[in-house]
Amino acid sequence: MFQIAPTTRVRRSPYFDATVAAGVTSFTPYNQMLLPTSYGDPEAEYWRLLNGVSQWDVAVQRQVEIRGVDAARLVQILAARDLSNCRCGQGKYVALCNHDGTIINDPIALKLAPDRFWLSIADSNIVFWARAIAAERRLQATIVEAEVSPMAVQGPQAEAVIAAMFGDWVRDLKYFCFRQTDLEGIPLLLARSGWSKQGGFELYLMENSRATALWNLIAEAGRAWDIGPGCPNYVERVESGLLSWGGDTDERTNPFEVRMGKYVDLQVGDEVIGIAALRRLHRRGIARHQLGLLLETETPMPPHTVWYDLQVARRKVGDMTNGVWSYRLKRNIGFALLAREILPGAAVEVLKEGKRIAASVTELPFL
Ligand code: THG
Repeated sequence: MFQIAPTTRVRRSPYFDATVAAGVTSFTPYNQMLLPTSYGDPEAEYWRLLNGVSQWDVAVQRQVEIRGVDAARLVQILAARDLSNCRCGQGKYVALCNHDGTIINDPIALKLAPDRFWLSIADSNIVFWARAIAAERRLQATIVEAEVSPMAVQGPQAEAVIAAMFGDWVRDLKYFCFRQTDLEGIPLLLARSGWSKQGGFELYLMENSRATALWNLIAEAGRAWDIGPGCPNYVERVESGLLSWGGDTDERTNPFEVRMGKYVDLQVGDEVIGIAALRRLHRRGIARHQLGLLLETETPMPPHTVWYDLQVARRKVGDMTNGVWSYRLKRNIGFALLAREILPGAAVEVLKEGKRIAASVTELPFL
């Protein structure tokens, strides 16, 4: 087996030592940083997320901080969603598009103050993009990757753990809303969010030197609920229909294709990047749409490293962009990016490593 060579270009999360101590067994690079992907027992990690509570190092969700007199204007220019009604302490899921309307990232935009925002980004370089746009538009904004490291606490018991540590006020926190607070003097921002549909919180640590201390405090407090280490869970997110930018999107994917149309506001100002293209795409209708696939195979499928062609009557109709064995549905499932005319109920074939696998098209999410 091969390894990822340790270099300064593959950054370690401040929780790295804690995750190693907790028994992490694999990582993937994300935003030039290592993201834990397993602690050795994927199925146990899945059921813990579904039935209990798990603790994730998601420091790879980097915060692109945008501050200054033109910060609000710049964030609105970058995001194809109306942010005029976004309050301080509120987050919103947004599509960042290029001038063609292609999604280049799908962050949560957090409004910390009228002149200070974080874009909690997926896996692409938005610091470069935001700086270039600010310079071209002659906007006054400082753009940096903040020294902030999110940890997620996810699962049906997450609220009990977080309330035990922070108090009952956390129970009233609305989805994607956050508050700046601390835990035994460790400064952090506590948000109700996280990349699962099992409920939970994210703790945005604001002092990286305290990462191990924070990790251990959560692990200790969660012991009564049998907390354990986990990761953004591939199986749960496919079942729940959560989008993975870069995994489920390509060089021409627009928000309407991947169920993000409800987060696009076509009436935002003309200065918003890609909005003219998005209006055109909306008017003319999209070429592809994202749906689910139920495969007619009995044995669990290993994770994809490439997209698989989808065919109907030997003609390509789209791509299968991910696939997993669903522990709840007890079959292989995945996402498809399909030609518009292929609708739920259709039968397609997956071309996988020289084999043809029958599959049926269904709506997302699966569960
Ligand atoms: N949390 C934080 N940062 C992140 C992620 C996160 N950065 C990277 C990545 N995840 C960004 N992408 C997403 C994708 C989906 C969601 C959040 C971030 C998500 N979607 C829900 C859905 O589609 O059903 C809810 C969206 C909504 O209701 O507005 O949660 O997870 N900090």
